[in-house]
Amino acid sequence: MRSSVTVSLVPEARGGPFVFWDQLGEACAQAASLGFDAIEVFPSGPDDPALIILPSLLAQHSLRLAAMGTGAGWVKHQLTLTNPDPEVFQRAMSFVKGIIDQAGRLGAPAIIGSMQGRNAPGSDRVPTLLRLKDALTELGDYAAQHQVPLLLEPLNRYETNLINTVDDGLNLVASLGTTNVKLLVDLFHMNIEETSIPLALRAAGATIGHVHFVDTNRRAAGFGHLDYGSVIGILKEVGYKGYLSAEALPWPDSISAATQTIAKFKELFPRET
Ligand code: LER
Ligand code: MN
Repeated sequence: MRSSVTVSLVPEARGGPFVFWDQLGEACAQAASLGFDAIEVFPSGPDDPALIILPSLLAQHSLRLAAMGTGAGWVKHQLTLTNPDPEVFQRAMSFVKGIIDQAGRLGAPAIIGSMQGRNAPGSDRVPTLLRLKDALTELGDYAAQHQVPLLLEPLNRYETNLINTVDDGLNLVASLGTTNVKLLVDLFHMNIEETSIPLALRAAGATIGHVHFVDTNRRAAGFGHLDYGSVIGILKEVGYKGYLSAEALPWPDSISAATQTIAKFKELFPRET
């Protein structure tokens, strides 16, 4: 498994669980000096100017891109992949395709988290989930041109009422007309929604495409009460070889959160670092 740390370039997401903020060059320098293998970027959109310099920053600091978030489509523009208005839905699809292209040219997958949207109170879930299914099928196939998967992230109940658990995610993934969608398991959301984190990880098995590596209180790994030994044990058992990406609050500050994350990673993988 490889280490990664998040960088948000979206001022509207302030207060959110991203370790580094705003300054992509500085974040890359700090991630590299702490020994991270990769960064995960949350850009303001496919045309975020920082994405122009991203390839050269990665090369300069010998970092990989682990994944790229699409949540700014929701945070900045209120777009979702389940909006019943076809015009808004199409804008959401274009936004996500733009991020898939930006991430894909660097060999990384895009993430569908908050872009899944919510089912409006009192409305029928079936057509909403059908829209999500059609969107993910098309976007999964679209991502395949870059030889990367598309990542679907179950979110806790306070952020969506659609895909909350690994089981919800597995059912949706199994129903798609593509095999190119994998699950992003976020240990913070899992702590809220799963009966047993180890059992859910085992059930997700080979469908796990990415991990948000964070503690129960959304602080850096080791600042809460998650049993990382059992989490890593199951990830090894199911053959997971992807990123553990720190999507955590910058608490007490960015550098401390990043330093704590890499210390925990080294403790868990003494021979890989
Ligand atoms: C949001 O809570 C989250 O976990 C992100 O990774 C998805 O946008
Ligand atoms: Mn997450």
